[in-house]
Amino acid sequence: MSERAFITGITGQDGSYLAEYLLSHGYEVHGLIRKASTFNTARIDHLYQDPHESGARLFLHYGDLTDSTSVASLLRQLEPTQVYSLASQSHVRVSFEMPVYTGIVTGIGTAAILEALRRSEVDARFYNASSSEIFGQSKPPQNEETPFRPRSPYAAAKVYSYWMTVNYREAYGLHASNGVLFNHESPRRGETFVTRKITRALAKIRLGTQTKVFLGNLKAKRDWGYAPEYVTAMVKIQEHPEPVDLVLGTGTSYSVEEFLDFTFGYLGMEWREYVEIDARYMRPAEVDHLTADARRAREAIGWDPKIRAPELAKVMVDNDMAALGLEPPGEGFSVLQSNGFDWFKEPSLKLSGREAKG
Ligand code: NAP
Ligand code: F7E
Repeated sequence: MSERAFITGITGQDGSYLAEYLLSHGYEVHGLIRKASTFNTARIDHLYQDPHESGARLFLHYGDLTDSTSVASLLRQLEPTQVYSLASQSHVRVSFEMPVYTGIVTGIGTAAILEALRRSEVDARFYNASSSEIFGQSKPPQNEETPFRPRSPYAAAKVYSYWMTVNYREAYGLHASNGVLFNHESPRRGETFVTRKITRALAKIRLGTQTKVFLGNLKAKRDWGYAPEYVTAMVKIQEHPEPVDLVLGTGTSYSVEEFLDFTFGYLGMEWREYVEIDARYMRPAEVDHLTADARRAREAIGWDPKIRAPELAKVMVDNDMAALGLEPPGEGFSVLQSNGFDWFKEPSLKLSGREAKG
């Protein structure tokens, strides 16, 4: 039987790349989407297939993690072979403003899927989108043995979902795995995460429609990788004969300041002329330094990411400039080409370029 994947969070950054990767590898893909008053499918519109057409392999279903019955009945109806639990309130600072909601979606939402899977007796492998945020202030480099010291409601919810995944594996024998992913970014990254906030602002500054960008803590260090590389690891984890908990990251880390150097420096600009600090972007508790020690993933699933923050910055600047109809330097595009990322497309860019010009 061919693989049938069910993805929660398919409209997000990772879900969209994962769907694209799985479709290009012959999977049938089902995604859970939320009912919103505006379209929320921009990241997957280029993958849309009319379900009435024969041969369609992408299907979208309305649901919400806060409505566990809808998820449970979908699992029973679809009988997937693989479940990817990616949906989440994923913004760390927002989680301080919405701690209970974040716990319900990011923590309990995962438990609801696990329980639905157990009750349905559908024989599917389960992947949980865990996060390096669970390590909090534990010293870098962080690996599978590092203690969890969560520093936000988001991180605490991710600790809960991590242990629920382990618990369902140990208690009920589910093939349930955790991918403990360090930060990964892309042109599809949400606009309020720091990398994309910077690259979008830079493109608008070049266009002349923005003069400043307001940021918070510039000293924090993150291990930033390129999202399409991380979704391939999710699939490898599902294919691993035994369920596993693996740390995934590049093993390099840079400060927000250094990311500003990479992006503004790429265009020959000095970021200090454009950046201002605004306390509203500071967090009640910060995670200072995350760097992955992903040796176990290299051994277990042969995952070895190629793109590091300096190249990632160029990829994102190129894309955000092109989206505004500007001519980018193109070094980022060349990096992608030379690393063979031929299964993904960034089609929405042309449309936003036209909008921006016209
Ligand atoms: P993202 O872009 O924020 O996407 C989140 C997805 O979850 C969206 O599809 C969103 O739907 C959906 N969602 C949110 N609340 C929901 C609800 N109540 N019911 C159903 N769906 C809901 O996140 P991402 O960057 O792709 O990350 C994917 C997963 O990995 C998340 O669990 C995140 O916490 C985790 N993670 C991310 C990183 C990273 O660096 N990107 C690192 C470690 C772990 P809408 O489109 O309708 O909002
Ligand atoms: O912040 C600092 C901020 O919001 C990175 C999520 O995908 O990765 C992500 O969480 C750093 C922090 O990502 C601004 O204080 C400064 O130190 O881009 P971020 P994050 O908090 O690391 C983990 C692995 C996840 O699991 C999460 O889902 O940048 N920073 N100034 C700022 N951050 C933001 N957002 N905005 C600023 O203006």
